[in-house]
Amino acid sequence: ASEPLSRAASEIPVTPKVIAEDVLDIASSIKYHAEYTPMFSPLKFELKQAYVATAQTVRDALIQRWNATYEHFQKSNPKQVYYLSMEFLQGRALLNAIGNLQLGDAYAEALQKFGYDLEAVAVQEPDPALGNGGLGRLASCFLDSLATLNYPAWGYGLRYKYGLFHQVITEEGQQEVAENWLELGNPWEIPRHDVSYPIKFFGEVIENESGKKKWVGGEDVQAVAYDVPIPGYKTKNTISLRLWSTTVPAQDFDLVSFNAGEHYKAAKALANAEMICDVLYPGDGSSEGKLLRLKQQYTLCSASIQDMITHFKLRAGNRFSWSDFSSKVAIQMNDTHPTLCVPELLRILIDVEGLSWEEAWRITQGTVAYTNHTVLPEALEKWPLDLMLKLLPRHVEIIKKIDEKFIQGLLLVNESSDKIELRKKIESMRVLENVELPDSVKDVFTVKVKEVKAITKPKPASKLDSVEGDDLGKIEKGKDAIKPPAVVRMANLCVIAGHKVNGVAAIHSEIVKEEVFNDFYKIWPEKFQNKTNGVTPRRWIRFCNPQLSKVITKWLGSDDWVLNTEKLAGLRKYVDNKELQKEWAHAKRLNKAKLATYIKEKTGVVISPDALFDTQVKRIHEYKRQLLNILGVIYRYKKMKELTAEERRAKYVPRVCLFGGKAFSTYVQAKRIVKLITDVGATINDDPEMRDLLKVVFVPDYNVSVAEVLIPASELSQHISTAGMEASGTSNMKFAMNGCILVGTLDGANVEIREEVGEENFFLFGAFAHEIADLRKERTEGKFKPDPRFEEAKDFIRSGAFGNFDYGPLLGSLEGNEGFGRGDYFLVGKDFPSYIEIQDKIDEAYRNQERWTKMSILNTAGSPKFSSDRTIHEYAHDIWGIKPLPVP
Ligand code: T68
Repeated sequence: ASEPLSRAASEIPVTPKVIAEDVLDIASSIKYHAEYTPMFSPLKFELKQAYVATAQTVRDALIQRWNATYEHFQKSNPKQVYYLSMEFLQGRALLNAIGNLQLGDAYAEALQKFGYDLEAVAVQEPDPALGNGGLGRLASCFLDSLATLNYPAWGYGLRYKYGLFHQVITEEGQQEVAENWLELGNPWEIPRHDVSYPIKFFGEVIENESGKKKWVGGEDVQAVAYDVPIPGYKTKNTISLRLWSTTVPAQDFDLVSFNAGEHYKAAKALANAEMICDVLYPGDGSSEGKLLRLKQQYTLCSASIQDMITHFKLRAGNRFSWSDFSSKVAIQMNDTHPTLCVPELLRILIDVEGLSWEEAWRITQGTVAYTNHTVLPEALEKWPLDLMLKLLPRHVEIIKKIDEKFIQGLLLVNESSDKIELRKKIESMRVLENVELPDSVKDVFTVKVKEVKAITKPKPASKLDSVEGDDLGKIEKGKDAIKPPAVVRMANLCVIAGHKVNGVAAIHSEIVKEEVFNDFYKIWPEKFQNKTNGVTPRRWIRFCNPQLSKVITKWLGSDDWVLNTEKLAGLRKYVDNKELQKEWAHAKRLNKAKLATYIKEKTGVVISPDALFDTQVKRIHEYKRQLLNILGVIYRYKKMKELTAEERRAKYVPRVCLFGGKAFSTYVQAKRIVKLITDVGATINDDPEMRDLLKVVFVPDYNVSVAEVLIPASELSQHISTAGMEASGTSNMKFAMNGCILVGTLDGANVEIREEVGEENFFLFGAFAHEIADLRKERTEGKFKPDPRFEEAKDFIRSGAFGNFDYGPLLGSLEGNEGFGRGDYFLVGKDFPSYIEIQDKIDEAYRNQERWTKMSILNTAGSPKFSSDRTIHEYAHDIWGIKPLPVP
């Protein structure tokens, strides 16, 4: 197959057919693209060339559908949803597209004609990682469901040149390497040079005689659209993911400087503009490059809003009325990252279109809704007001007005309240923090200046809870304390401006209502909703697990479960059938063998497919508690070492403990956790006494494609966050769908998964969310007595059993408040005993393979609720008000 294309499969004609649906047409189309859309030397036709040519043929099919969909939406002019997200974790496109088009077998056969295997061709595609983790992957699952369910919808994001880094594991731990997903070009996008908008930064606000504001000066860049067609499954509907890239208008190129030999000066404007979309900003806690990140957020919001307004006007023709806007447009903000679309929409409506504040506010509120994905206080976005003022002066004016109007509203409904209490409430709810009250409301407060200052003081977290009205004077003491920075609280802005606010799992939405945004919930209970996350059953069962899919389809009598996941419940009635159990176990076994080959190839570690495959894959974070998992492994290892070979065999079920996940590059503690896992693996995998009884593997560079291999092969998966901290989790859903049993805390979507699959099919352990606050208190007050087994595991690390890396700071985080101690904030010590006890129950269950297989079947049968199709129907109905519109 690596000979020149002209000789390969010479019987295949080069007569391209745009709609290639049978084997020969597909083969001929591949041949055509290999010759006429070349990206490589024509002397070879190797796997890479085969991938590019194959992708081009699929692109043809997608573009045809994408055009038809656009045209149909344009003519019908329905209400549409615009899903705004700074992240989309699309994963590879080829097999997904072919699968959605129902052409998998035809493509496999066509490629055979050139001597190639479809899967081998598909893995040539780089995995575009334009996101960090769950939040970005959720956005991509939503697009798949939106297209599949024929909803009129768009995704909007940024086209980062470099996505999330590649993770390389060395002796030192994790290293980050830039990933260049565009290196080979990208057949999955359509550059839309006809769709571009100006984006302004800096500058100033001027006001004319009639009081009309205008934002002028500053620097302008151009946002250009790149459309990625998103095909639905078994439907013609193919929607757009519109990704913005930034450049400068051609006329802005400084030719004068260039001709004068000042090449760098001439290139600066372009470099400045392009830099905006150079790299995906990592989430979860980075503080670097704030200005650039704010520019990214604004670029996404401004370009998208301008685009929506263009569509709106175009579709309505000349006789449009702004009052119709929110019955044509729904905007969903995926977390607070796209919050700036609120002031941007207001700015355009007021300054450009000439609407009144009241009208513009009504339209904006009727249009935007907000999804919250975290309750960790440090992850709730706040932007320094001075930075925002410099970059977006007009938006800051608008945000101040929103803040003022909100405070006025609060005063109206709380007229008779105690002034100090009311003032406290205002300060905690308003959009701006550490900013003086607007003049219009100052008078209301008769509170003395000293007290006013006290209330606005920054929060010394630990004291916060105990502050009572008459304690106010006490916190005021540190007069010389540095002035706390004025910031914009993006989440508060979203809650105030949005017509709906939703959490992503039942327990999380309760915490949103009862804790994080409780004051808002009390005034606007009708705004708050739950929308439990979901994942697409196409990518996450049908395509990544063909083995299991075949078994499911056979037993259910058809493959319509791929669209109607409720049908999966039908497996329950066969759970005792020996034949099904056999086929089920066999499918798992094949997936395990495939994973074993993959791991051998990537890490050199040999694992036995007879062992229990136990997996924890997700971003490395202290709250997700990979540390609890590895401490459990360490304890198990130590206990195994204390036995004779015979005793060991009798007592322990062979296990392969698989870990995967990236640590944010400056999150030092997370990187230490990666290092510990790899050190433990090095020792255990090398210990001749362990052999197949225990293996620990860190699978490098976890991403969507790696997940597609790991999840189908896993038998046990760990979702063990400190209760109340994981908003939902979505991999838990993928594992359950693939017949993997979960061990977990009562947190996020675990709660609902356990309800659906049955508590006897879920390994539950750990403290409950409502106990956490008291447990932390007990811990910090030194009243907690750690279990000796927990001490034993830590001491084993200290003994040097896993090398001499300095694990002091990591172990210290699990101690009280001394030394490195952070009071074991994530309560690893507290949950450790119940965690290792549940491991024994897991071993016991696994020993009975029939019981385990039944549990596995019941997990798949209990997973229908976790299809993103269900989630999207709920959003469409309860928040967006959109209806399916299939292309005829
Ligand atoms: C995740 N959040 C939640 N954030 O942690 C997870 N953050 O429980 C939930 O299932 C998932 O969202 C979907 O709802 C994230 O993934 C980020 O990646 C992130 C990115 C930028 C800034 C902050």
